[in-house]
Amino acid sequence: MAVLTIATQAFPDQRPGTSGLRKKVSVFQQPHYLENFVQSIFEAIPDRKGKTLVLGGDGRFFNREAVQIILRMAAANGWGKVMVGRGGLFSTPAVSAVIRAHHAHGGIILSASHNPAGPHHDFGIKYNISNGGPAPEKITDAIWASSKSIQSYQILDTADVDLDHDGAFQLGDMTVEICNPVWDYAELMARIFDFEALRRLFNGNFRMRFDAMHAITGPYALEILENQLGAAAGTVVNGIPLTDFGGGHPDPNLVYAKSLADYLFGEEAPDFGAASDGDGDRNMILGRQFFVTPSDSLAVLAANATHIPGYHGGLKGVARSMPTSQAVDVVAQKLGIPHYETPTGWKFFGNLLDAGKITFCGEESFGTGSDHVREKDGLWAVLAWLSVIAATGKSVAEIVTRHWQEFGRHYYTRHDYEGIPASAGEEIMATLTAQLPVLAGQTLAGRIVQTADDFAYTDPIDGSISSHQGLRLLFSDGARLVFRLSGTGTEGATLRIYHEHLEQDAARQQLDPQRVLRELIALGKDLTRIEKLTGRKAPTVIT
Ligand code: VG1
Ligand code: CO
Repeated sequence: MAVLTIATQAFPDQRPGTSGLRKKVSVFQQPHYLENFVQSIFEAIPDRKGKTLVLGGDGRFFNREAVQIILRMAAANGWGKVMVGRGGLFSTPAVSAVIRAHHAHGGIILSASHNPAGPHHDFGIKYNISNGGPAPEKITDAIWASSKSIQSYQILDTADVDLDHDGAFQLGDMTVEICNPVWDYAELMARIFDFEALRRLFNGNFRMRFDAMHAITGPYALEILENQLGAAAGTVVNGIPLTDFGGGHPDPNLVYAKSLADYLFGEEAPDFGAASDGDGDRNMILGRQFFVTPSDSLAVLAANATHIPGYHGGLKGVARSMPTSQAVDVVAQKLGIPHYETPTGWKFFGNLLDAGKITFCGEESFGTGSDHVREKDGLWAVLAWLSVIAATGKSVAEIVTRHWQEFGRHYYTRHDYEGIPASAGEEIMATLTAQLPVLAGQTLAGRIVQTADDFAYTDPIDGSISSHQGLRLLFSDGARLVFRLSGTGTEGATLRIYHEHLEQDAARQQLDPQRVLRELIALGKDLTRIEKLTGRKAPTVIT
């Protein structure tokens, strides 16, 4: 089998975003587009020769074709072995688990996460390093640099391989191993959680629904919840991954997982409901007639971690992304453990996890996880909640309400304006940035602005600096208003405005967040002049 060197021309738009390169499928289908980016990844990993790579994706349209191309390129670029999930499938947290379990050098994940899938929608690709986590900026910058100067790529001249049967075979000098995508992950979960206790929970009256939204978590949830833990057949719905995710938008929130939310808020509601996103790293947690915000979920799990065998010894520390509410900080202070604030994106937790500074971390965008892998992990969060329910015997609503009484309630909401013109997004951020110096000290929305800044982060482990990570108004009463542009969209710009206010008084902890936060919401709209610049009167998504 000959290695072909194919001449190519650089594409100017291959800069990785918050989570890898995400584009429309049609962009990836252009001749050489995927190949250029894959070669650029390999150039950024010069010590790859003879090493093991893990490869798989969320099953969306173009997943299989991309796996075939990447296998041929990996064989031509000196990799020793590639472990592929059967059918070319792997969830994001499973890739992280497999990299770690098999001491692989890295992994390639094919996914655009919660973005819709199909020929007219999105595809994505990202590289994870040997700790199992997303490549840090040093590497993504090197990938981007390569993509701008690439002139050729290497690919093995050979036919497609069989992805659907477990086993190993040679592709040129490289070994391909097709494996069960669920196996290592399920085994890791069984080591962290008390599966016996969870089986007892499901043996009793406890009922739940897990909505896999026709995306990758279906096979994982079926195996773990129904087969291993004995949850009733039918607990997992929409459990078969489809290339177009059934035409849906697998983003686990109240808007896109509406049928699950309706069920949990309806007459026939079970005790517990959860959903995951396209690639299985996000989670939404619902109780009967009760929605848990992701920021609260992180705080509650941190406060209850010792109920889970994997964390019996307590937490070393916790971290949250900057826009995530400060609920977990309050828990950390009470527990007497450190807490960290990082920029948006899981890659910023990697160093803290590797250095043993933190055990749990999370983001407001329905991401929660721990040091068991280096990605956020949807099913892990579900099992963690089930463990807390099993150990305390309390309902989700009781657990969260008591948490608020003890720690205060951080009212929180994020308003997204999706698909606004890129120029409007840039203008909003530039104008706001220019205003920051005069905002400090003013009284706005009935509160005094203590600090108004452009968030920059210095990694405490390697000292690397990441600037322009979001604009913040920090008020003297602890409230916050944060503005960011999304780094994962594929059309125009998405403005995200995050609002937060702490309520200590238990008598005022059962109100509607949109009402409690209305002054901050109005202020955010005013400061961005969103309606004037885009004609948008209201956000497209509220979480
Ligand atoms: C969004 C979220 C961020 C998350 C990222 C990747 O990024 O806000 O918290 O880490 O998606 O998640 P952005 O730049 O669009 O705000 V996933 O599940 O899409 O890999
Ligand atoms: Co995701």
